Amino acid sequence: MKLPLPLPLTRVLLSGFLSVTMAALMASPAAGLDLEAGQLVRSGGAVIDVPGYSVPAMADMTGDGLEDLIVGQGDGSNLGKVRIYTNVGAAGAPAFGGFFFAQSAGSDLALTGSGCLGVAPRGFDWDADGLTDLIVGTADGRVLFYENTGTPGAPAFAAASPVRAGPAGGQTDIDVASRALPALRDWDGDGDTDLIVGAYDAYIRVYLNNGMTPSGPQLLGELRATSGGGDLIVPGQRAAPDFVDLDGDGVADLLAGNTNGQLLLYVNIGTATDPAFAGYTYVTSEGVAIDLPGSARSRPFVTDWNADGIPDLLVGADDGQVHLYQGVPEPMTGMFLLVGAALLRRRKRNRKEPSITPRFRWGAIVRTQGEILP
Ligand SMILES: [Ca+2]
Ligand SMILES: [Ca+2]
Ligand SMILES: [Ca+2]
Ligand SMILES: [Ca+2]
Repeated sequence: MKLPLPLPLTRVLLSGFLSVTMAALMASPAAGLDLEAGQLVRSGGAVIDVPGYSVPAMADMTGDGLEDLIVGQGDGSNLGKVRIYTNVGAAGAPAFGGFFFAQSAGSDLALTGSGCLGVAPRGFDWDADGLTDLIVGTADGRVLFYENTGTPGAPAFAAASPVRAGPAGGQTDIDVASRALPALRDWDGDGDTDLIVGAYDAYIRVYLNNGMTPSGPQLLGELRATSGGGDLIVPGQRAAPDFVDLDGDGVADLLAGNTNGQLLLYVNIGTATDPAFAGYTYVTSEGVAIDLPGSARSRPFVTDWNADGIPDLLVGADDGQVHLYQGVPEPMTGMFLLVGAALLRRRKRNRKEPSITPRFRWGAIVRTQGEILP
């Protein structure tokens, strides 16, 4: 049977196939996350190397539109302090020429660390006044808000106030007992930022944002990330979460560091408003699972370092350094070209010999497009 398929229609079908195939590929939970070779972030030509455990993050702390590097430092013998490395580079090409310690109430923000954590700082405008504040996880399991009371170009922070959560009238200070690792992301896809907190006990707690108050979001009581119907438990403990779309399907995925120095990717198999997870794959670098040496306590933060639209990872660890693993755009492009080439070959063959192969189901697709064919 011959079906005289006009060329423009073939083109429409081809592009349809490509979009459908690409969507399927990008949504595939088995894809995993493979990153470029690890690099060490430098400042002023020297590798950044803080006393104790490093906990990196990015946020614009100086109001110039460029995200700066924030690094928590400290442990049981070094005070927990927050370094701010001002970004003196350009968009997509961060560069640092030194750091200053975040100031709280007139002196260095300093907390007593314990064991494997000094402080876990994140930059976020908690009270929505236009100045980036610090939200800091502590070794003893609390989450603290340091309000930025400085100026856009010169951040300075008030004394700490504990972040609270729970029903109206029944709020208590957040306390996850040990090694609070916060992430500020939109967990339930409603457009506001929620607080996600990892802890020594391997659970990932979520405090949903129930609306703003003058001093910051009002957080609801604790939920836990779940997997397969039970609480999600990060293997190795010391869960260090982030929550960003890592497989390009438009739905945020859960990433977790752990005691061992590994990075676990829990692809979101739920929806943007109701995340669900089934299991994890280890994040790899050049095909090899990332496993920082020793009991590294991997603390990841997702950012787009080089502004190419592909997520990159900063990871802190017990070596005090800031490890950068950039995302690789090539595999998806390569896959796109492969699929495209295969379809073009098929199209050429069909033009010479227009018998329709059942594999491509031209007829079925043409019918869904509303075209009339025998
Ligand atoms: Ca603020
Ligand atoms: Ca939210
Ligand atoms: Ca995703
Ligand atoms: Ca990138």
